[in-house]
Amino acid sequence: MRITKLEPIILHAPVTRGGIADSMHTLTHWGAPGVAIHTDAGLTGYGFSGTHAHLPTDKLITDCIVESYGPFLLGEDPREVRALWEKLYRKSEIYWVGRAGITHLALGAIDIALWDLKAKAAEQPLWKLLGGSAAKKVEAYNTDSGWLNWPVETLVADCRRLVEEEGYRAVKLKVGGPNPGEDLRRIEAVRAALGPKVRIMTDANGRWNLPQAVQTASRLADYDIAWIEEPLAFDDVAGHRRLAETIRTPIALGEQLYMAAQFRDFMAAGAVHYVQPDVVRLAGVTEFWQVAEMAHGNNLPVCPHVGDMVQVHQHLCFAHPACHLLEYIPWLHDWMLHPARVENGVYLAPEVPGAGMEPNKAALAQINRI
Ligand code: 0YR
Ligand code: MG
Repeated sequence: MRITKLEPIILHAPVTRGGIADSMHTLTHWGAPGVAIHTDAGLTGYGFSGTHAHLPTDKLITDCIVESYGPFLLGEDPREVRALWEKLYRKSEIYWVGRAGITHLALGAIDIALWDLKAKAAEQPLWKLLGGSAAKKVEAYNTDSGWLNWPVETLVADCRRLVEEEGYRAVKLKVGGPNPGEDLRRIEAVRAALGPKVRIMTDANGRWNLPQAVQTASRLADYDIAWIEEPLAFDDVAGHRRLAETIRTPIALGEQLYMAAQFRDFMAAGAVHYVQPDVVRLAGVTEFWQVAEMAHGNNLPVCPHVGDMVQVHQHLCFAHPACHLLEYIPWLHDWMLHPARVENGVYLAPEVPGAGMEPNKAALAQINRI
């Protein structure tokens, strides 16, 4: 099987209720710039990055995929994905202009499409190709009920619905709003509504400085909060270590880290408890696996951040022994040929061959195809 053509695709999918906010970002659409990799075997692999749907920047990613990396892929066998990753990263020397950022996001989307082809050629879902089992329990926690721009009544009603009607046992709330007292009141209201058995995670998206984080995060244990996510600036290893030594609530982070080496540094410093790699910010399945192995070796749980809207991560969680809990955000649900399925707060193992990011007809027909 040989690669014959790379075709850029950009999807922009509306988010829930027309707009969401966390402490740092406000968005109306989720962006999925990526690629269809065609082969002479009649198989096509799909891989996407995850963005805030800024079209000119999404085009930089797809240009990088097709113009910069594309020539290194034509004529190659996509099943040799690890060797191709090395070729694209090292031999191309594209890392010279970006070991992180757009070039890395582009490499991630390509890597996902190559794993998709490898799994399709093997006629297996990716989790099976990677040695996983459908019998494994992969629990879902829902992030889509906890946005900072929703009034507390909406927050409480949504969390209640997810738990009482949909069967979730874990939800995540955004914190880091302008008033720390208000953050705590929202948490208190949700805890009171859900009772003691449901797990509640919190996520500050990198908003606080160290004293703010010490002050607010120290209070989270009063509400039995499962973790505080990205309390400080994304890359601050020393700050997260100091916070970890100060508060009782565990620290989760990783969604903004581009490189396996950054995860190594956070783990070595004792600055992270729940490790949250994202297959679309790291360079794909290949680099994700490296991070998951490191975490496993350090006895740390891996709870991926879902910039792919769970489509690839569900496979990785059924396959990797450090993964038992996976975020759920449904923004690509209506645009995927085989959207992820959650029942009673638990993921169902995908049955179709591939890595899970194949767009459906509606997506291909409607959305910004270039
Ligand atoms: C905005 N999950 C997150 C939104 C969410 C972000 O990028 O998607 O809050 O992905 O932090 O943990
Ligand atoms: Mg987060």
